[in-house]
Amino acid sequence: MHGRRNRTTYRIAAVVGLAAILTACSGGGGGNSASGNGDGDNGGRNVISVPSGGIPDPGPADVEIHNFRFEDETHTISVGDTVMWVNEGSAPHTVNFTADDGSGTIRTAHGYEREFDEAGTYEYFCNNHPGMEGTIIVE
Ligand SMILES: [Cu+2]
Repeated sequence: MHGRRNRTTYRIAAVVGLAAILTACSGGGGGNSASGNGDGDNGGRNVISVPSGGIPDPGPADVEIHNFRFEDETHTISVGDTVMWVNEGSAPHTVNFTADDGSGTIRTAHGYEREFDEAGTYEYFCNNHPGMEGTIIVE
């Protein structure tokens, strides 16, 4: 399962500001947005939509989610960087740093981004699939 998880306080300053930038999902489509589903615990987090049919170019995904894995499992960034996870698999996943601090459901062809402004090692996991784990190293 999750084993013992370092409870180093993840004081990630509000990511909330980014939400404003991300409100517009590329129009058209008519598909349902994922927002508002689930337990409504998602306020202020950044689950965004990318076009169905895939990611237009690999640039935006820092960590790809497919085959029930995070790739790369360990991803190293610099202080102040933003990491973008993109779900390229068929199942819904989450990116959770604690049980109640995470992305909420990330559906297929959706992404989640989070800014890291303190150096440290941040372990995360998928709430839906025990054993799906990853690490962000902020240098
Ligand atoms: Cu998962």
